[in-house]
Amino acid sequence: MKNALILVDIQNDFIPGGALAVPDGDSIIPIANKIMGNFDIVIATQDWHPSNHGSFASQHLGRMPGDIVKLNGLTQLLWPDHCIQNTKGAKLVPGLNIDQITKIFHKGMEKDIDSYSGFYDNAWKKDTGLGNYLKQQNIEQISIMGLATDYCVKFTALDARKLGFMTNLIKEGIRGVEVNKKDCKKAVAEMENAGVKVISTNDLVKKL
Ligand code: VGL
Ligand code: ZN
Repeated sequence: MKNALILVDIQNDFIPGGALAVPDGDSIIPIANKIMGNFDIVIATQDWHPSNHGSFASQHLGRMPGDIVKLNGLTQLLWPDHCIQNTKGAKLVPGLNIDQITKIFHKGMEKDIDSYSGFYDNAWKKDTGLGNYLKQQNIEQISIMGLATDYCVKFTALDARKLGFMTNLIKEGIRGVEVNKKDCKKAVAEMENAGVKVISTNDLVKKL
């Protein structure tokens, strides 16, 4: 069975020192490097916003990160400016073995809608091409790790299930933002309820 690893948003802005730092986010880098060789293909996603993206608090007068607004009819949690196209913050982290990455998919380029999932925007209106690419490559099973558990990892995994892929979540390879306590725990439960299998890197090396 052909399998793919999806590395979600392992970018400078999501690790300590970055604009939207995920606590301990950098600790997953060696894990990604260690397991890449176990997969037929390795995909990376990149959050890739224009500097005036509507998910940035800076674009809404009097608003702060953590506030909630309506963006084009959808509820939007506001963030600090992050992952602006072609900036250092948007780059994949140094130390990640990028030569082993088969293909990169960008998301969040349209200013009026956010895109947590690597497959679709938050309204499921436009896709990034990732789903078709995986199907063209005859990928049946995907394993997901990256940042952040409670946002982009979660929505990528849920969309993978919607598209019919056998989907694994690599438990040591994820870290979350935890805007609210227990968000990561809840996110993992939601993924499991949708048929995502939580696995460990040990299972992976044995099974694939
Ligand atoms: C993400 C918040 C805003 C993520 C992206 O990669 O999880 N979170 N943009
Ligand atoms: Zn973003």
